[in-house]
Amino acid sequence: MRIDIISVAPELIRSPFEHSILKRAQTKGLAEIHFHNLRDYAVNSYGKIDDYQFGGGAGMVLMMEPIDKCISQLMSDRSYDEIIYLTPDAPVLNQGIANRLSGFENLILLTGHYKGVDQRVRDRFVTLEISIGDYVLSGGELAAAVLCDAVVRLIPGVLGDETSALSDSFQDGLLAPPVYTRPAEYDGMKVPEILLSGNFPKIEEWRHEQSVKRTLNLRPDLLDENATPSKKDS
Ligand code: 6GU
Repeated sequence: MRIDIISVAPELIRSPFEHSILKRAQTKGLAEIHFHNLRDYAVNSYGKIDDYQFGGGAGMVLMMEPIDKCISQLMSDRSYDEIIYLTPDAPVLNQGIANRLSGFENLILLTGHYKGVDQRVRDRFVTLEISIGDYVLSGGELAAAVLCDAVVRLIPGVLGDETSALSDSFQDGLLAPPVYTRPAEYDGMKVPEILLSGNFPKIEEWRHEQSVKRTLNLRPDLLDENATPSKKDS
């Protein structure tokens, strides 16, 4: 998978890609990440990429032209499965979206800053809009890093143990069950007996029950059948 990240501050997110799973995915040739600085596509020699918004109001808006130039150049070299805009005014990322994206070859991630991008960028280029939660970040860069991590780890071959992603929270729509390691008793606190029993069918049953209990307590919304991911409305 190739991911092109367009940003006004690419240096903000280089480091997550230089460690751990994201690094290993690149070393193994399973993921290729390319950063593009929007400033390189500025509309003048002073590096102008944003302007005041029509109609008045605080905050600068990223202009159409630099983004058009950058995306058009990328699109002339290959076709993209999705052009994703990271913004708080969008449907929230979930495991289903991450699973779907992990099957693609080429993605563009466009990250906003300030007041965001000219709406015409979204109308012309963007095929998918994603928020990573109901709070506002100063820019979309950290959100792009979160999205990349969630997606890249699902590419077959990235995780050492192929099955380990399957037992993550959310992969079956439930939160993960509690886990324990040695010692079996610490300061009077005991590991649940069943986990020491060696009875694996029973252990799986117990884990599932715990998952359901935890989900009911902490995230009952996940059990709501109507809580399916919403699509971009256009
Ligand atoms: Cl994708 N961007 C920004 N700026 N803030 C956010 C977000 C994205 N998702 C949640 N908050």
